[in-house]
Amino acid sequence: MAKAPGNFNQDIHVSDYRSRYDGSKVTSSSLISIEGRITESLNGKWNFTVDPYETFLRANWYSAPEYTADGRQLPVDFDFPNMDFINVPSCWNMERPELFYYENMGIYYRTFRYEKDDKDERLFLCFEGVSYRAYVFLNGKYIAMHDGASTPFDVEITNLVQRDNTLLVAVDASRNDLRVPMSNTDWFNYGGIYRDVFLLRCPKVFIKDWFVRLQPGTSFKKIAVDFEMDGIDSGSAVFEIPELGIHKEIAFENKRGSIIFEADVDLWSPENPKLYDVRLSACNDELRDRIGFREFKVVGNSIFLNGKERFLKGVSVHEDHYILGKTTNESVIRDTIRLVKDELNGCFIRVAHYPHTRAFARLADEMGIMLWEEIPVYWAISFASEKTYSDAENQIAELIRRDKNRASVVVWSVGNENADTDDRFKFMSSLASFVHSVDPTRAVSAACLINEVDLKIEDRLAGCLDIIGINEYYGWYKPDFTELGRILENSNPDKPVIITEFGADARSGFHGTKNMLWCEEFQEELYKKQVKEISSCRYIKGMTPWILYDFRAARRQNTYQEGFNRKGLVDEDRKTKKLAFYVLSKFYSTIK
Ligand code: GCB
Repeated sequence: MAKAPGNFNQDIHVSDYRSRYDGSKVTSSSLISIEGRITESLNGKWNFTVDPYETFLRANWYSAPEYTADGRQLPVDFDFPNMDFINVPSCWNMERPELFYYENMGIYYRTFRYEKDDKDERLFLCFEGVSYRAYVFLNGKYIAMHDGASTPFDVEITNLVQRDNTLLVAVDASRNDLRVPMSNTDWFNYGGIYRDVFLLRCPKVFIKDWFVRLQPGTSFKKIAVDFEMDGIDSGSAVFEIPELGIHKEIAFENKRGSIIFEADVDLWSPENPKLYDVRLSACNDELRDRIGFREFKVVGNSIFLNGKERFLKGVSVHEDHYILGKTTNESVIRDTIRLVKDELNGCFIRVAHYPHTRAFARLADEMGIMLWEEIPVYWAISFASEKTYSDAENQIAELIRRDKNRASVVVWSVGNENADTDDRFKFMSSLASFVHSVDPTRAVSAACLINEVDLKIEDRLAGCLDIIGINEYYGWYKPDFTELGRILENSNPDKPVIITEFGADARSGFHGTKNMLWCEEFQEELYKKQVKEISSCRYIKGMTPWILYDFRAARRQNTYQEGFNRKGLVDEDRKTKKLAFYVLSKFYSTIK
């Protein structure tokens, strides 16, 4: 599809140019397990420009020649190597003030050199997060498209890569109603290549994926391992946990192998975040990881971790950071986990409303906190659209593929606050059964709504979930707090309920009486009432109030909000605690 010089009139009149790029969509099935592998970072300074009219895609500028065959210079609209620099990873909104509200196409360019280590090696280009859609071009050829702002994707480039390479990525951060999330959200729409980019070398035959966990229902005595090979159909692999003296040979057929065997493990929990060095080797390849073993189980209205009943003392967290946007790093995540565990006395985080970066669950494993992970099936997405469904299912499939070996992740959430329509029921019940079919070791949940007319917990989706999440804003959006007590009394769910959201906005440092909206005292009082009501309900087995930190939300523009949702227990600076923080921390200190 080389751009034909002189086709200027044609280029500017083509309206369905996007359909040219519909093929080459990459999905969860191409994701490779990276644990223990050496990656070569492509982070750093990339050249960047905005492309609000999408001229790059319309006119195939990625393959445009700069000279005619007889050497005459052509007028090009994109001059990739001379574009200004931008940092990768970063959100362009936070890099350049003039791009703060920019939500269209951005073009990224860089070169890289590749020296083969082994004549048979295979090379993959890996992106950890590009918001929302990425079109990838290598050495003048279109190679991949990916949808979904918060999950990783890989593309094999073995046959295209040269010694010196040019890489172009067109990033489309526009909002639209067929996407997941759709155009309306209560968080900020950051754009760009905002997580790591790297190259991954694999041998010709390699281990593509593995799932290692404690086998449920075996009295904590058995470990199960499944894996998938690439480049070979049958053979054998070796699975080892040296600390436990485990060394198992496992045969594979049709690229897949699995085993269940007895093991005497020290179980993972927030109080004892024990991880084991684990390895799987096959042919000339090896994966290594540090993995914890635990059993998370729901029986009746109760939740058990390793056979011990638990109340999930949690809080919700957005990835949003006042300086970094949606880009994050290990020290930011460590500070969050430390704050929840050590100061809020919690054991659980609702990682809302989309997959956060890979390091979050890894650090949660290491530091000991349980996680609820979620995909952005948020509010009124296009439940009737098949395209929207495949996007959503692919996002949860990519998330599960990425984090399934993380003991800390105990709940997969298939969505948040969606009205109970037939289309929504079909969409979300299919997601729930998909998740159940790929992962039997975790609970499936969703943050549901209450029937506010009949005042009871009622949602058809609840029948497809293991835990019912409930968002309620009694005392805030619903000023009559007494309704909450009636709702809890009128309901008799046969599953555990987690109050996945309650809260009130308070501007940090703004003080007043407990009846004055937007002040810390109001929020403090609301937390007192909420914890009292919630803790006296027999079937509520956890809560993740909304939210730990104030976060950027373009739809919040009053004088207290100033572009932020102020329901944080802590200010946007991630340091200054509001009065309600101490109410929750005291409440959690009283629960085992
Ligand atoms: C909700 C949403 C959450 C919002 C929150 C609010 O129910 O799930 O995304 O930010 O309410 O503050 O209104």
